[in-house]
Amino acid sequence: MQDVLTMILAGGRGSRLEPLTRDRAKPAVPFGGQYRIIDFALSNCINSGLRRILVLTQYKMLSLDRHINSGWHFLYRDLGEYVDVVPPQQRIHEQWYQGTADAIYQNIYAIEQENPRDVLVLSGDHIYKMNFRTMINAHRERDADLTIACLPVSLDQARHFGIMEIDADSRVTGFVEKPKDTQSTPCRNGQALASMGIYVFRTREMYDRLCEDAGAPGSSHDFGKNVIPKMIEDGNVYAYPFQDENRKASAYWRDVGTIDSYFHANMDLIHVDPDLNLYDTTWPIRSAPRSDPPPKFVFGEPGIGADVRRGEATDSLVCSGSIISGGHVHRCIIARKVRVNSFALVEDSIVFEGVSIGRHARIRKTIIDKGVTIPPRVHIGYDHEIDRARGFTISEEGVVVIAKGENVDADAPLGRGV
Ligand code: ADQ
Ligand code: ADP
Repeated sequence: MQDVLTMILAGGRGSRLEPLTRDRAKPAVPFGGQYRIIDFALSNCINSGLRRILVLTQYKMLSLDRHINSGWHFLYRDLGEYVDVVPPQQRIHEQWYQGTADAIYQNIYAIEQENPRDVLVLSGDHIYKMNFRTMINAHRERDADLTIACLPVSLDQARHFGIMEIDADSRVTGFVEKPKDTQSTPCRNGQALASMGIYVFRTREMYDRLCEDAGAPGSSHDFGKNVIPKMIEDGNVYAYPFQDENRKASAYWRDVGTIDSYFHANMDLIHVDPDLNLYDTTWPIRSAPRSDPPPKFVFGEPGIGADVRRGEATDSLVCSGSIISGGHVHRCIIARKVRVNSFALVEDSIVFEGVSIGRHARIRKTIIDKGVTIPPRVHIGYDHEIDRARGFTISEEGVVVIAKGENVDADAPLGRGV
């Protein structure tokens, strides 16, 4: 894998994840308590033996830059290993990146400098475990110009993806980016073959195609819309079926593009037998190393509220530095340095770093972003009218989101249904 350069596209706005992406790029959004979304793509690279990685950023890159600088600098640059965050270059023309192909094209000097045999292009937005080595080997065995990782999706999901048609040898014979109507969507037995946005290019071919696309009038300079459909005409593009390193019956790959899909993917982690297993040491997911003290559980004060068990967390992930002091946490993801105080009850929620939850507070189905303080006795997630009036975001499925640094009013009236 020495002669492969990996380029991770990390520049999408992630607007459907607002307010979690208000101050940070989508790949920098915390996930599973101690990770950021991009840690999955980066861990897959390291576990696959890929150690030359450029992360292409665009919007709100500070948080992502800090995370990568604090967590991913264990490689040896003198051996040609690195994870570098690349801001928009504006080297080729005076604009920020346009489509995904343009993001790569603007860094074409970096590719020339490295002169790799193949370029692996990934998205920094997805939660999955995948061995890219087997995909790159398949690409080389076929002597392909481009290999695209794919997985089957139901027809009603097809409009969110690039959809491929393949022949018996897995050669891609058709590609439609996000087809508008299901009738014209290529499918087999009610399932369409979706591109995962993971591409292995033969470098020379990619170079020529990007140069051609850069000069093409009317192009939106996007892989899915422009470059891939053109390459398919020449007939040397192959599909590679996704193989999940979880080795479970059903493959796990999620684009956590909305608050609801983000919420569910986090909650998937706390299942007794999760589809995405973070405890499987054969395919570790790495993140920034921390020197926090261990999580601490304090039984709490005796007395009041027999229904509220104290000082414990059940069916939950609790990260380092957190103190569950006399409060009860159930089906939650609790990040670093969180404090849950006596008689508080937190259920079905995702609590980010540094949040403090006051005594007797009750929280359910809520995502609380970094550094928020929940005052004592406040109820959140019980009455959406009140939550909305407080300025919180509420998703389609009723997940409440409290944005980073938001002030939560201690005097708000108690919710109904408590
Ligand atoms: P989308 O994910 O919808 O579809 P896009 O919005 O272009 O496509 O994003 C692809 C990746 O590139 C994301 O990680 C995004 O953050 C990043 N990105 C977007 N514009 C960028 C830019 N200008 N600079 C840097 N990074 C940028 C794509 C494919 C589909 C495929 C799905 C799978 O186009 O064919 O099915 O991915 O999720
Ligand atoms: P976010 O809200 O996404 O956590 P931050 O920029 O506050 O955004 O933090 C991003 C990452 O950088 C985190 O891993 C955090 O611990 C770390 N970090 C925060 N502040 C600093 C700092 N001043 N210097 C270095 N790293 C920092």
